Amino acid sequence: MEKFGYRFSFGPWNIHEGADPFGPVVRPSIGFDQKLESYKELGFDAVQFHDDDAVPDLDQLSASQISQQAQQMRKKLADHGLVAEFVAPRLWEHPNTIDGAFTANDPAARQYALERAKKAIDIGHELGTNLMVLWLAREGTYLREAKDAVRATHLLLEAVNALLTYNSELRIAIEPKPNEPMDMAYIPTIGHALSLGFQSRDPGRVGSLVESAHAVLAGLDPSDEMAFALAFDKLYSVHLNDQNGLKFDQDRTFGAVDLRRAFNQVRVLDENKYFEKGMVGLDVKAMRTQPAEIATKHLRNSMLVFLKLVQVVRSVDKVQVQELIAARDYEELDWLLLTSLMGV
Ligand code: XLS
Ligand code: MG
Repeated sequence: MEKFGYRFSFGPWNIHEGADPFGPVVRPSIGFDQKLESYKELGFDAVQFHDDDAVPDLDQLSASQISQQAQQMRKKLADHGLVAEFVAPRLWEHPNTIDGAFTANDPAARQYALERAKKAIDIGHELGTNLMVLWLAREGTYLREAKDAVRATHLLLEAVNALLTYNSELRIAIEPKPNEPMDMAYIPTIGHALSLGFQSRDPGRVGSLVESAHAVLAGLDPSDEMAFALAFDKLYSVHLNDQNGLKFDQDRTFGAVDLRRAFNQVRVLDENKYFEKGMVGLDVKAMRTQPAEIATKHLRNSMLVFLKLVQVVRSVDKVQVQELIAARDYEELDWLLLTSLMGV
């Protein structure tokens, strides 16, 4: 399969049992090793990790046990011709993070979050990646007055600085999201994420990950969010998917809801040579209705939509586009793009 220089990744949580807040699992659990077989079968290059995907139950392990298990995981990846894209600390499930992680009101909870994030950095080092994704899932509030938003911002900056100090090779990609699981999150957009990064002790090591659905949930266009990060060379990764309106994070197949929106994400990535900068990461979920034996088609479809849109982006006559822009004939430009997307 021609991949036009792009490398692709997904996290093992993208192959899942189909439970939702209103119904139980519908597919049997699949072990990590079996999921690993799917990566190469589907043509992927890298695995996205939560810290405990790589080292289960890490809170109960010593530093040497963590290191040993991470090294075993790295060998497993190598045996499958795969690499680790990033390691993200899972700061949203432990009881210590019920009321937030880095911005928890309880200093002991904040300390737990910092120590857990440092363990994730150590795991990443053993896996051969210096990229950490910070999805600040519980950094926000259910009740605005329960926290001091100014102080929370300072606490987030302190945490980023502490992690940059802990490992001099570390690169941090902040993954913004405006809500869910929190009612309102503190770092809702790329603008907020990069503002934080530019204030850090080493701005050259703090960038971002744009997730399509998260931008849509913030009422923004994902390609514009990507463009803002690209403008400062701070788009370290993406989570491509789709989202049908302002509701729970659907993690739909890339392009499944709005193909023009997907086209513009591919256009901004390809025109800025993103294939030289980072991985095409997915964060997609199979429909709950999908039978277990065919529950990876959302991954296949997302990658193929991306690659077909690269072909559309590169097939559009650039001279004709510039002529229509110069003539301010945007209706004709719209028609050119629509017919290119419809393949007619
Ligand atoms: C949210 C995040 C999450 C991953 C990375 O969209 O990407 O899915 O767990 O932390
Ligand atoms: Mg994501």
